Amino acid sequence: MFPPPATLGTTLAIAAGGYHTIALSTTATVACFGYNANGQCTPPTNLGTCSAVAGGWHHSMARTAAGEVRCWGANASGQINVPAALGTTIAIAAGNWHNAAVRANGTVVCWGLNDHGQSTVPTSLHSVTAVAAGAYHTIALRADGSLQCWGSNDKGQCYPPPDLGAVTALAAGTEHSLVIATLPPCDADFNNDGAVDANDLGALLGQWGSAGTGCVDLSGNGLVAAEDLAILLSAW
Ligand SMILES: [Ca+2]
Ligand SMILES: [Ca+2]
Repeated sequence: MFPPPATLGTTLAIAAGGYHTIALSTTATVACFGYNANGQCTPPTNLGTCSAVAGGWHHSMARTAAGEVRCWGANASGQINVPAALGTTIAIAAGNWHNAAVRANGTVVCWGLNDHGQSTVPTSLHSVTAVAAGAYHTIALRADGSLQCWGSNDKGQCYPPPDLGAVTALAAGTEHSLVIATLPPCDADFNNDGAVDANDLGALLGQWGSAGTGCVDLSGNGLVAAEDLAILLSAW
């Protein structure tokens, strides 16, 4: 066990790598604890104040308050070789053995392992506000809430649910992805066949008196009841 350093204080953000943890304190300094065989917990001494941290498998990443990206730790795949022309960034993500950074102009740069195309950014990608990176895939969130994913999809990690609403946050595990999304608005056509009819009525009545799952609680008051039936019938 590697407990957090007693001097850590209050933290703004944390990130976990393979066997280490990086914390960003409220004083904008970076603390790192855990496995350090690759120097992943030895931040550069001149790091200065930071605004974000990220953890790779055996490497670490920080974005300074000025938007500069710094990396340290294992470098077997070139994952700590920050591209010289990267410039100012607005978001970062550390994959297991690669990294992604969003430039101030909304484009994405990746470096490090590229054995599954995880570091080959689609050329048409723009308007990106956030990124996440797994072992073999990378995901970008655009300003309009849509996603773009590249690299390996062998576990479906690049295949978000087709009915996903606008995404507001994203993260990636080694071979999976997760997002926070706004669900699309509910309507009375529960089975999405283009008609509000007996099929939809049956679905609503089947959950009568319950909290409801899916969209049958059309009024959103936590109970499937007469007001929901009235909404459905008005759309019949
Ligand atoms: Ca229907
Ligand atoms: Ca209701």
